[in-house]
Amino acid sequence: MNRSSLLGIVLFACATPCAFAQVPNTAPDATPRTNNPVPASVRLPQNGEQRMAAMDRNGDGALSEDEYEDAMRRAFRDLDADRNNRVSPDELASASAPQQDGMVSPADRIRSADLNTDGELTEEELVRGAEQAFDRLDTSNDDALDLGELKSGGG
Ligand SMILES: [Ca+2]
Ligand SMILES: [Ca+2]
Ligand SMILES: [Ca+2]
Ligand SMILES: [Ca+2]
Repeated sequence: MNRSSLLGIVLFACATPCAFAQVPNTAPDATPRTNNPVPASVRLPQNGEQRMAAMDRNGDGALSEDEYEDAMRRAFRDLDADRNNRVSPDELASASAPQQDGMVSPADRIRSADLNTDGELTEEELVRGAEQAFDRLDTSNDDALDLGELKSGGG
């Protein structure tokens, strides 16, 4: 499996406006973030700091595997517009930033994590890809991603 493209599929959610910006922070266990607040006007978390703020639910400045996986599950639900529990290339394309030169196409991003090669991603396929990416990014092996480790993944 192409590791760089796998990473792309895992991180695509962070570059899409749908994934985090529209998710109300209403979970009962959510701790109010006191640092790195993301202004509501920011629709496209483009840098590592914004991605961290969007995913770091307890505000400790690092991403636990649970926080990372939870963000991927939320992203999946946002991406799956027709609620058939699969993300198609069209759904991914419509949720992503406009295609630009050098960007991996939505179909290719799905292929990189598409374990059963049906051309679409289930939640399990997305989360499994995310887990692999998490382990790879966590170069300090402390089961948390700090900002530097997150940025090393393309942020
Ligand atoms: Ca955290
Ligand atoms: Ca779908
Ligand atoms: Ca699949
Ligand atoms: Ca780490």
